[in-house]
Amino acid sequence: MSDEPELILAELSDDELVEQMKDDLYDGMGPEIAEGTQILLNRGWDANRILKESLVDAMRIVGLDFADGILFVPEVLSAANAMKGGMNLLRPILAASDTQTSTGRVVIGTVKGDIHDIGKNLVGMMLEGAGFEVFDLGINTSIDEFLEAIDKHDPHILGMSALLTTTMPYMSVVIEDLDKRNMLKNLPVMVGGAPVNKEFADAIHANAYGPDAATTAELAKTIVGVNRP
Ligand code: B1M
Repeated sequence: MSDEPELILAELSDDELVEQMKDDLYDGMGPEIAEGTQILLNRGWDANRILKESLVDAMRIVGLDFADGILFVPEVLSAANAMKGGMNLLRPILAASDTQTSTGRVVIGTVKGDIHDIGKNLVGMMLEGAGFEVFDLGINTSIDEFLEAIDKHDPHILGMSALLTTTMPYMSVVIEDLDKRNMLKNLPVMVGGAPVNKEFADAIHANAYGPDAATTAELAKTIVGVNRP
């Protein structure tokens, strides 16, 4: 048995708890992340603030250490799963934060070859929070899957996410295909993901680039012309 005194998350101050949650996310401790998220919610923290200051910031550190070869895929995966523990609690709050009526429909997916979904899920949540009906096609989404969903849901916006420099070009492949089918006139395309930037979005003729989930939701409202004050 360890001599370490048991850490009671609920007894920590807000700052201590946020720091502890960053450590716990780094170590892939899902139940602790869910517990910390719930404690901050109980203390009146806004869901967006929890997301930004504890979960997203912790994942940024995981990403840096992954890049530096300090962490490897299994550790990153368990950190990502731990993050989902917190996101599951925040999802309904973010989604319920705006209007009951649909602002518009968005079909969104992570492009073919790419299995990163945390950022895309956040974007989906924020869009739901902004009143959009979101049809999430998940990861590794092919042109055919996008086409089928567009046909089925008649979206106001198509959203694509890519986290790898090797999968970003697939966004262009999809846009070119839609263009050939003359489908772009009434279907603005929004793209995002860590390696994507405005220059790339412009180069592939996407209509909008979202740097983060909150900005993307605001952009989406502008795109469908309902950017209320
Ligand atoms: Co991956 N991975 N990964 N990975 N992974 C990155 C992306 C990488 C940058 C890490 C690194 O080296 N520093 C690197 C890519 C390098 C490159 O291409 N230049 C990388 C690599 C190399 C790989 C593998 C190839 C590793 C391997 O197998 N050797 C492999 C690829 C698998 C594949 O997809 N085919 C791989 C696998 C994985 C895991 C499975 C272990 C896991 C994913 C788990 C999951 O998503 N369920 C994972 C993770 C977690 C990461 C990092 C660490 C974190 C990504 C993340 O979730 N960030 C990442 C490093 C990093 O980005 N710092 C990395 C948090 C999230 C909130 O941010 O996704 O950027 P982000 O989303 C933001 C914005 O970008 C924006 O809003 C979001 C919220 O604010 N946004 C949009 C995203 N989509 C948008 C769409 C929009 C608008 C805005 O409009 C529609």
